[in-house]
Amino acid sequence: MLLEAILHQPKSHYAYAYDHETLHIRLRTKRNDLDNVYLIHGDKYRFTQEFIETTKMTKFASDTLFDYYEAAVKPEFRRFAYAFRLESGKETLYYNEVGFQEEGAQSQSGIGMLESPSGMFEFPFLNPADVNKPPAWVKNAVFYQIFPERFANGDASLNPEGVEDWTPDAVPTRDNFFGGDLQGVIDNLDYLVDLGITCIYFTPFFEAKSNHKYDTIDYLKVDPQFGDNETAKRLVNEAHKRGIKIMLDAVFNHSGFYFPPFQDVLKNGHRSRFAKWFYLRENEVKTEPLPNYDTFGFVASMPKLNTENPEVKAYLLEVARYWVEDIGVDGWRLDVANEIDHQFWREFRNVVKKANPEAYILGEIWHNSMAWLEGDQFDAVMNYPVTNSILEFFAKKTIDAENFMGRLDAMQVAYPKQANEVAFNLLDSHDTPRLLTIADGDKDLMKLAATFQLTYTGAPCIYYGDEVGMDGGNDPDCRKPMVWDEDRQDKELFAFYKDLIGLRKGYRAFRDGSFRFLSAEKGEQFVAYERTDDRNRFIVVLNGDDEEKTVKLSGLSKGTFRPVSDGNDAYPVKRGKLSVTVGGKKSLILKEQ
Ligand code: ARE
Repeated sequence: MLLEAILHQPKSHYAYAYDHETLHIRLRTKRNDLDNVYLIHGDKYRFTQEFIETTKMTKFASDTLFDYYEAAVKPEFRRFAYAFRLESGKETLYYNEVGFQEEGAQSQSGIGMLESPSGMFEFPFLNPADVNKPPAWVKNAVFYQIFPERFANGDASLNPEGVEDWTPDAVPTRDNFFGGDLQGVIDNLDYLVDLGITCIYFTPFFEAKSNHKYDTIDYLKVDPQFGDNETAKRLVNEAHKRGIKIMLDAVFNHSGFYFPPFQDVLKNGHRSRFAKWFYLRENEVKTEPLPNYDTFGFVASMPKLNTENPEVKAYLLEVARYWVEDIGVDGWRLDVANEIDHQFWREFRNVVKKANPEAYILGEIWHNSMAWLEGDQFDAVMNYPVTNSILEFFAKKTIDAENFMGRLDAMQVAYPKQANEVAFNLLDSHDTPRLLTIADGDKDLMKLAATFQLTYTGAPCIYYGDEVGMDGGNDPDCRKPMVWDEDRQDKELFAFYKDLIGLRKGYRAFRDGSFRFLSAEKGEQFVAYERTDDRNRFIVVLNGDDEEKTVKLSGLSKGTFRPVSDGNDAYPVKRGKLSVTVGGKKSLILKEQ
């Protein structure tokens, strides 16, 4: 046993409450090192042999270096003292907070390891108030991201000056406008219903100068190019009628240049009554050559807001409340979430969840985000580490199957399970090239990536227009006006997305069933995995190779599978094995009959 590889951390993503009665306990070991791992546990106030229980832990994830074991337990009195029994060949060791001990060994005090709670790991008490409990609807949701200036023009009277023609060949620049608005979204809600969408994520639509609206002027007002607050309310109501929820973008890290308090600071410097709303470094404000106040990046037109200032806090928290409570939106996506103080987010959560306990709070963080996912701040984050793994494996083909599995499994361990179940799984956005472009125009590879996304744990999000074959490079090229001209839409791709979304919505196994890789070999571009719940079992096979491949999957329990697309061929499991043949760059989804 490689003891140096063994890791457990109490009260972390290695030991957390999954719900009001269940604890998840995890342990890391060197990959392929141990035969069995057991959790030894008991109530800390009654830690005697007769009450101590043993639960076998399951290996639930593996990356290139480590295996991860997990057990779910429901302690009767919601308190819990525990240790691990590790078995490898003839070797058996116990591991607790003090370290490792051999079977039967006694501590210096003469007390055997399992005879006293002292030295055990401990989960002191499962207090429901501390449990990270994301809204239940999110794991069933299929999101669609809309960049409001570019989705549809429903009210030409609102067009900004110099608006350009909405054609499939239009070229977006950093500054041009095409006239998209909220009425355009209302007019096309039935299109989204047809696709199967259940929640729209809007990039900002509050009053701002730019076309992307990340430079807010008034957080309580819809941008006049898009409509007014009444239009927003109508949009929310019309969407809700159709079973579609709405999530807005909270740009609270910084305001825009034309935000009235910042204009006052520009004029009056440190004497402004709003001086403390920002982080000024000198008495007078300079925007060039570099701003002498804190900003988003080095962007002078996006001054960082001082979210520790009570007035700023009160203003932004009222904004958070207003759109949820008075307008009825169902969630907030938090822009540049990791640059704002944690204390602000704790208060934000209280306000939002008071307005609507089922509102979804989603942080925009591109890296490991555990510090925000402990139950007091966000429900989930934009899952860019998973995005990147999917893109690198299926679309760019820069990593192999083993590496892909390792990176995804590492993300399953990185967060509590409930946060992964509602993670926001996007493949592209207004900040990245489009999926089809990342796949170098190869529609088959794009489909493999989307098939994975839509059959994996976490809420998938489709960036507007991907479903009809839109392409585009980095910002601003990824922000072309939506292609509505039916002759220019890829109808086959639309049908493909619609079918897959239907499959995901039709079977819980894809949303919160268990996930297990069946094949993810070194050097291969081929993966297979199983998704199971108490009713159904699926096997998904994705072949990123150019050539057809036949692979024998093993470790399967008995059953006969049939393809979901056309159920004629039978795939029986024989002695735990199942042979599958999949064409180059094709997929096969099998369902147990
Ligand atoms: C504009 C131009 C860009 C230009 C930039 C700098 O379009 O081409 O490079 O100016 O002058 C919004 C607009 C952008 C605009 C930007 C600045 O949408 O078009 O860019 O404002 O005016 C990091 C942050 C993350 C942020 C990304 C973009 O952590 O929060 O950078 N994303 C949000 C929104 C953006 C928005 C802003 C923030 C600002 O989603 O749309 O931009 O409100 C790594 C890093 C990440 C980094 C990521 C992407 O992985 O680890 O931290 O994200 O790359 O760069």
